[in-house]
Amino acid sequence: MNTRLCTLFAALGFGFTALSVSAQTKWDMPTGYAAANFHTENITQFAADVDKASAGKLKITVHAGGSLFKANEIKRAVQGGQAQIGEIIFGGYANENPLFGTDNVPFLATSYGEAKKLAAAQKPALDALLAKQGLKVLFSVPWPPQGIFSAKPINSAADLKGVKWRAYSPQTSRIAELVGAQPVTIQAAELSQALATGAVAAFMTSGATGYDSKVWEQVKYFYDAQAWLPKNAVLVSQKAFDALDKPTQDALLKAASEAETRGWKSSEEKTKFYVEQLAKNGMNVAAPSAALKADLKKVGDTMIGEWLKTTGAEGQAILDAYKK
Ligand code: PCA
Repeated sequence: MNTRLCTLFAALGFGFTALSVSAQTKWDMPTGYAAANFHTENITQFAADVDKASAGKLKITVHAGGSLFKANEIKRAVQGGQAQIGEIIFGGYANENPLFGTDNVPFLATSYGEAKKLAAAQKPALDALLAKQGLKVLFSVPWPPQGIFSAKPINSAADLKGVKWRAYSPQTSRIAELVGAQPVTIQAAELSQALATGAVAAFMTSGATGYDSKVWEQVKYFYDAQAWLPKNAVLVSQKAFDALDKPTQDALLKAASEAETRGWKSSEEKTKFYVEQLAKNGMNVAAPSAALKADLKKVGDTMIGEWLKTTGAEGQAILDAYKK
């Protein structure tokens, strides 16, 4: 009798433990940028909000700075189920489908207002494309406007001939080709090291990445070209999402929508601060010269033509929706 009771209680106890374990879901979330980067801070807040709103049922562990997967491996990791959720930069995948490069086209959308319109115009196509890959976009947030960083002064595109140029996407490589520079793809997490070893001497990115990577140690010139605002996106595996109960899904979506609003706001608010920090740390900060501006515009015109050609009717529809 005693033994049977013991067995019964043991079974019940085991049942309860199993239940409470299965009620908590743990997700790994690789991201590509430094822990102190504004995107990462926003994502860390998002994970904390999800924890709270789901009453601890969904725990998301953020692995920043490419520590779990390198920035350019994260999409495949989420698609393949090695991670349930992760952060990508859309433009990094423009070789897979040029629609991913919509917000990397130079001078298509150059302010936060325009970037917001472009984000809305491109969203249906990107959501559909990613859904076919078993991925769902939870939110996306732009980087500040992109300018040119260089070790040497740049007065026109001719000054970039032969210069080793760091790229983070197919389109930032394409710019290098069009101005006769030598493109080298390097993720943000490795930018400081690439500069220190002299692997690259010029690149386009935001003041945010210039600040995060303390580029002023090697690079002395920043030309605030405000050429485009590329977006990062947080993707979740649809399968992992579907496995959550409804209240947890709702908590996740609510936290995601708040993270998008918060991220856009902090990106825009910090833009000025980042550029100021470049100057404070000894960099020459200026607008591009008229000659450089004209050269960059030519590059932009070529690239929008190329983007339209490769995206066809879908690209045209996005452009029409954007210009409406
Ligand atoms: N920073 C990222 C992408 C765009 C940006 O501003 C980078 O340089 O990799």
